[in-house]
Amino acid sequence: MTSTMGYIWNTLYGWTDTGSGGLLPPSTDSLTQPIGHHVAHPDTKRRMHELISASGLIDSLKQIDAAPAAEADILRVHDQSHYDRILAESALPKGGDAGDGVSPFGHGGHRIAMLAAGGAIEAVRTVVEGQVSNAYALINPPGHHAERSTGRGFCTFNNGAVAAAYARDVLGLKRVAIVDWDVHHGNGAQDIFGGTAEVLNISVHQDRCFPSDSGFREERGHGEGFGYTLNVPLPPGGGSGAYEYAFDTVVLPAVRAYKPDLIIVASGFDASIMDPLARMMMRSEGFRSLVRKLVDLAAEVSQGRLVCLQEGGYSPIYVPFCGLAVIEEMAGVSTGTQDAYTPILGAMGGDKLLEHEREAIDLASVLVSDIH
Ligand code: 3YP
Ligand code: ZN
Repeated sequence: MTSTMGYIWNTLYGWTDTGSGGLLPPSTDSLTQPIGHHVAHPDTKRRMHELISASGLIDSLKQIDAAPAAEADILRVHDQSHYDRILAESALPKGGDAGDGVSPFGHGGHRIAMLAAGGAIEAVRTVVEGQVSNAYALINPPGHHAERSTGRGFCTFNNGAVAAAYARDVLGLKRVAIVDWDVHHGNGAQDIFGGTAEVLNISVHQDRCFPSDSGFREERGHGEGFGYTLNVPLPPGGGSGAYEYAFDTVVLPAVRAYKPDLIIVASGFDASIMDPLARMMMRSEGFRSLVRKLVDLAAEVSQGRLVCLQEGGYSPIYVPFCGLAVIEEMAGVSTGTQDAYTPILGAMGGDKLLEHEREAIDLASVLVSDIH
């Protein structure tokens, strides 16, 4: 057992080709003008990696190489037909789409998606084998919207689900908890693991942000999995006040009741106040306090095993500071770097829990009692 934190980035994660549309495909019919940067252009994640580097934090981390996932790793959680379609479209000269028409990938995109899933596996494997104390995998493309039979919402394969199934089937873990703080609903793990109690899937997200027809508290899993899907939809506008209350009264008690062997975080930074794809008000210090809670929780219930996997986050200027705060906290290192945006963003509110937020979160907290 070492106290060094693991960290994964791969140059090819910065080579995803999200196309020349901004969010929707460019078209003269719909008058969606082509644009230089798609909202999910990989520069945002590369800039986070560069702040980890420029701040000096990288010198305190153990860099782990991502190996591509094997086809069999993907097939633990996805249909063969989904895998084959991605492989086939990846071979086309201009690539294809992961499944919903807003998730473009370029020629060879399959290879990057396999490296992202493989990065998730390596992060989990090195933590469980004790080579590192915990890990952050800055992987791309993201995964948490990908369902068993399709990619969706910029996601090709469900990296977190692939890693959780690997932990269960290959590493022999009995229980894995997924805590999804990406601002969007973790519908993929809900689809894949909704019928089993071997994975606890908790998603804290902006109510009806994306997908707009899922993520409701009433979706609780089915059969043996009933109770092990836990959705915490938050009203728009919430910041660290709402998130900390949701963690203290729902997420932490749920994970404590479940006693997992590993905690995987679907770590998106799109709940930030600067994000174009949601309307929440988190800042870097808010994310730092959330991960602090999870580091302490992991020490209590899962032998410290905590793995963060990158999901969304679309502010190229602000995501890097959120990521730096989270990784500093996990590593137990302070680089002394200040969040340069605090003077602008710090006094805009959102740090106080509001009554309507408390009401929504209290309604979710009663669901914890069904977890054993
Ligand atoms: C996918 C299409 C519209 C919203 C977008 C959400 C992607 C994301 O960050 N998911 O976590
Ligand atoms: Zn998201």
